Amino acid sequence: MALSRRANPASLPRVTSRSGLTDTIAAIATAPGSAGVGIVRVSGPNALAVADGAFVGKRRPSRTAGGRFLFGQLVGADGEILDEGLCLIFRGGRSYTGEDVAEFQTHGSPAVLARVLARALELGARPARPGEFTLRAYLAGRLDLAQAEAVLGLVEAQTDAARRQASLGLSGALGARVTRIAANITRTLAAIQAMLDYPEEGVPDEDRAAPLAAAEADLTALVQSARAGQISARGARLALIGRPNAGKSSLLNALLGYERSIVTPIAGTTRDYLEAGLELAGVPVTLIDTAGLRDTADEIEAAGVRQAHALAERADLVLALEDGSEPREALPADLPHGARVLRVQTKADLPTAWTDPVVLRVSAVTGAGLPELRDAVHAALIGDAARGEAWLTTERQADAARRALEHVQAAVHLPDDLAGYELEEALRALSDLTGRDVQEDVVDAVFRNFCVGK
Ligand SMILES: Nc1nc2c(ncn2[C@@H]2O[C@H](COP(=O)(O)OP(=O)(O)O)[C@@H](O)[C@H]2O)c(=O)[nH]1
Ligand SMILES: [Mg+2]
Repeated sequence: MALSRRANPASLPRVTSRSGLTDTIAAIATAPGSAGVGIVRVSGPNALAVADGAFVGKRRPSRTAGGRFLFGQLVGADGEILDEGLCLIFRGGRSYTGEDVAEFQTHGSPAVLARVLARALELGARPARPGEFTLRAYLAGRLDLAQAEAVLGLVEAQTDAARRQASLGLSGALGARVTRIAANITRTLAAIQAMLDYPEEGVPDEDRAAPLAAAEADLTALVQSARAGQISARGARLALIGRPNAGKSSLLNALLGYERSIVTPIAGTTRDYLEAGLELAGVPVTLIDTAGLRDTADEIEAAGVRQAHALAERADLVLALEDGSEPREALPADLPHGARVLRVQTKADLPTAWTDPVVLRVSAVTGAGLPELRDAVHAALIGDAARGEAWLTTERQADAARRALEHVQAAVHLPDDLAGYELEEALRALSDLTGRDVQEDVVDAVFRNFCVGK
């Protein structure tokens, strides 16, 4: 077992040719449309030469120290003044991409930005591909893969929960969490190797089993955080289901705070389904009102009932509503399988016809029980993904973490030599997660303190 071997390079994104990095890229960095300020960003070996050609200020950009900015004019090929603005200068090694970077801040009109970008291209830059500045930051080793994904998460964050997780990811908190797990796996590997090399010495349990158990527990929590992370980023779908007149449409309206769905005492009012978005404790939620579940001869209503079942199957969470003011009738038996279901008793303001300690009681009329319902929804969606910890926020990360967990779990029950193989695979999966050579990071630190048979 070669402990010092680097993680399989095939697991890292390939740079097909280094030549991709010798060119200089340019793009408009601000959103389309008019704004007070717009930014054109240029990165690469010729970034400052491009700036010299496109910008006239008190000093030439290429003669200006990194971390400085110049005030001046953006000029076209024939000397035409395009706009006035700032040129920010970053030097290689101390920029976002790790390369020389010039950033032009102009007035944020589409016309100005288009001309400034065209000028940069004229001067030899090429249009940047999506994500290419961040890709360069990753290739320069300034970000790991999880951090690069966090940059995207920050750009796309629609809610505070999504922003918070992305910013934790960008800070390297996720990488640190993974490194901690990898350190425990490496510790176990080292103990196993010591055992194989010096069987007569014996290796204490706290060097072999304890770190493995810790790694397994940490990985389990990490894998569980993926659901919360993805839900906080992309939102959750919540289906309201129940018999006709259970109060589905009323509850949807009460949660929204306005009359989105038609409410009548006539059973079968909602025959189609409708969706409404709201933010629930920081989580973007789509509420789906469905047709009441019952056997019906009405063809349209029956189609709605089938649709309700399908919607419930695909939802992240199902609120199963039952009328508390009427004698209890069993919900149609085929509640979605496996999906998370919250049982809710409606019409709590009316005399109660039945009680059940496991259901939440709410009234759409008085609002009673709604705060508790919101809390329960939040708990069901975000669960106990620990507060303050970085979560997995992409399916790619979740997949890598799941693979690592499977290998660690396999290792627990295997003899040493086979366990060692599984643990190396687990480390490889973790280095996929961060896109970093986790082994090398942690091997030194662990072996510095590790002492065979002592
Ligand atoms: N008193 C009371 N009546 C309610 C409540 N929620 C719904 N209702 C009534 O129950 C009937 C059916 O409600 P609706 O929301 O249309 O049920 P749906 O068929 O499940 O969508 C209507 O007459 C509502 O006014 C509630 O919390 N309290
Ligand atoms: Mg309805």
